[in-house]
Amino acid sequence: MVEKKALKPKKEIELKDLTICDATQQMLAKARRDGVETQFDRAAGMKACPIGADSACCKHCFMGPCRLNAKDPYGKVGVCGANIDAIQARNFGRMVATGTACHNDHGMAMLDIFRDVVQGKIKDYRIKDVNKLVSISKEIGIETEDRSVQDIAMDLYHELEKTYTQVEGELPFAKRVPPKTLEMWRKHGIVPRGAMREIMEMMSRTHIGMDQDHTNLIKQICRTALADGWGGSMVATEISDILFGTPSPVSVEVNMGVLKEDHVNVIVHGHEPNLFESMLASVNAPSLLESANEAGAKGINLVGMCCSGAEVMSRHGIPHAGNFSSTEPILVTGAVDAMAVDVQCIQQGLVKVAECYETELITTNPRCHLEGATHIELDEHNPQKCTDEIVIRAISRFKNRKFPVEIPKKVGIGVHGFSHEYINYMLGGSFRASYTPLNENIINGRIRGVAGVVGCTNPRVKQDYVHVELVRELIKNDVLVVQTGCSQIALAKAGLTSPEAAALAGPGLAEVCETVGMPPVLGLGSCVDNTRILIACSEMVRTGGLGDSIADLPVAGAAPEYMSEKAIAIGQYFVASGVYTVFGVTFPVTKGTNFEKLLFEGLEEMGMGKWGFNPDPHEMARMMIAHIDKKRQALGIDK
Ligand code: XCC
Ligand code: SF4
Repeated sequence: MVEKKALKPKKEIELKDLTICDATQQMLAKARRDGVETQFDRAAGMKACPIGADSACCKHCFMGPCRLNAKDPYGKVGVCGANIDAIQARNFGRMVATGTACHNDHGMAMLDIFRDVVQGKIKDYRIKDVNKLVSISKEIGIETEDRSVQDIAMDLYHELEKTYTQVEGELPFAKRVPPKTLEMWRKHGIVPRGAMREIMEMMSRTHIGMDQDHTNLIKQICRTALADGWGGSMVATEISDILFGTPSPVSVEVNMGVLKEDHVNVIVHGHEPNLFESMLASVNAPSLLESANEAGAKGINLVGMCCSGAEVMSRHGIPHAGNFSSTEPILVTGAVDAMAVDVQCIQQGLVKVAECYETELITTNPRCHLEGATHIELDEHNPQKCTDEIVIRAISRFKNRKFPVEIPKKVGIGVHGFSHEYINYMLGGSFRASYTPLNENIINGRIRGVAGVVGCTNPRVKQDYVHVELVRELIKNDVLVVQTGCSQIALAKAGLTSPEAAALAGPGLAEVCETVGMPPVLGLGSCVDNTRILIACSEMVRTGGLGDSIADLPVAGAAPEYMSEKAIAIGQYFVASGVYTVFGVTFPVTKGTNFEKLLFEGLEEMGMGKWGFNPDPHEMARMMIAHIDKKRQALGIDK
C-alpha cells in the first residue's frame, strides 16, 4: 500500500471565486466550518497534470508510459515511434469510446426494460406515450397499420437493438439523418454499424502498433461518436419518452431551497429514469407516508440532482436541487436523509461527506458501487423493494437527525420540458408558415440562430459562471438557446428559464418569446436528451429554407464547463453531424499540432462541423455568433 498524504490546499480561495451559486457558496462556508472536504478543495490541492492536459503522454503499453514535450511536440516520439498526432488521436479516440460506451450502456438498459415491459415481465412501468411509439416506429420503417401496440413495440425493440449489436449496415436512426449529411458520412465511411462494434474497433485501433495515422483514426472517432448521438443516447431518450411520457412545459423549482427542514428529504442523483420513477411511487405510498408522519415529519420530499433530476423535472415537474458540483455541498445542509444514486457522475467523494452527516448514501445499480456506501440493488422486476427500503432508511435518519439543519433559502422558478415535438407545436400557428415557424423566424431574422449550451460543471472554473455569462450574451444577440444537463440547471438557478427572461433577450428573440409566452432559454432535459437537439436540427433541414445539411444551419453548440469523457463524445457527435462546437475549461490537445488542426479546421473541410475552444464566455459567444452569421450569409438570409 502506498501511503498518500492528505491534500491540503495552499491558500484558501475565496468562496465567491469558486461558484456564483449562492446556495453552494453558503454550504461551502459551512463545510469549511465543519471541516468537510469537497471537490473544490481537492481541485485546489491538486494541480492538473500539464502533460496530460495537453494529451502529450501515452500509457498504452509498457515500453512506456511515454511523455512528449508539448512545447516542442515534434521533437520527440514514444519508444514505439508514435508521434504526437498518433498519441493525441488515440487518447481522444479512447475518450470518445468511453463516453459513447456510457451512453449506450444507459440506452441499452432502457431498451432491456422496454422489452420486459412489452413482454409483460415488468409490471411497474408501462407504455405511456403510444403516439410516440407509433411515430418512431413509422420513421424507421416498421409497419404500424392495423397492428396491436404490443406487436409494433416488439418490432421496435428488435429494430432498436441493432443500435448496439448490428455488425454490418447502418444503425436504425440513420434513417432520421438529413440525406445530404448522411451522404457525407457515407463518403467518408463513417456511418455507424452498431455501437458495440464501433467501440470495439476504436479500442482495437488504439492499441500499440495499430492505427498510427491521425487522419485515419479520426474516421473511427467520428463513427464511434455518431453511434452515441444517433445511437445509444437517442434510443435512451426515445424509449424513456415512450415509457415515462414525452415532456411538455412545466414550471419547476430549482436550487437547494427545495429541501424542506420538516420533511424527510430524499435526493435521486444519476442518469437512468427508472430509479426515479420507482422512487416517486415509494414516496407516495400511504404506508410510508404514515411512517414518515409517525417519525414527526410533515411528509416525504423527493428532489432530483444532475441528469436524473433534469430528466424528471422536464417530464414531471419534480423540483431540482442542483448540478454536479453541488452534489457534495448539498449534503452539508444536514437536511438530506437519503441520497440514492444509480450511474454516471457519482463522485466517490460523496461517501465521506455523507458519512460526516450520517446521510444514507445508497448505490442501486450493479454497475456502479461506491466503496463505503450502502448498496441496495434495484431489480426492475420489483423496483419498489429497493426504493421502499431507501425511504424507510431515510425516515429513520430523519427521526434520529443529530445535526443542526441549515438549508439555503434559495429557489429559482423556471419553465422546463421542451421536447423538440413541443418546440414545433409551440411555435406553430402564430406566424406565417411557408416553412415551419422556427425556420421562418430564423429566415426573417427575428431569431438569429440557435445555440445548444450544455454539459457539466467543473471545479477548475467558477461554477455556473461561464454557462450563465455565455447564455446571457447569446440571447442578448437574438440567439435562441436550448439546453440540457447541468448547464440547464445553472441557468434555471440564475432565473433565465422563465418567460420573464425574455426581457434580457434582443428585440427579435424577445418578440418571439413574448408572442408565444416562452423563455429565451429552453430546457430539454438530461444529457442523453442532447439528441433532441439533433432531431430539432434535422427537422429544421427537412422543413426547408435553411440549406440541405445540418452543416448549413445557423446553429452552434457549447459545453463551457465540461468535465466528463461523455461530454467529449457528445461534442464529437455534434461536430461530425455538422455543428460548430466550442468547449471551455481546457482542451485535450497539444497546440500547433496537425491533430489540433484537423479537429479545429480539417473536419469542416470534410463537410462536417468543427471544434472550437475558449474558456472565456464572452469570447465563446463571439465565436458562436460569428459562425451563425457566416452560415446566415451563406444562406443569403443576412440583412
Ligand atoms: Fe454529469 Fe449528466 Fe456532465 Fe452533469 S452534465 S456532470 S456528464 S450529470 Ni450531463
Ligand atoms: Fe510509449 Fe508507444 Fe507504448 Fe505509447 S504505445 S506507451 S508511445 S511505446
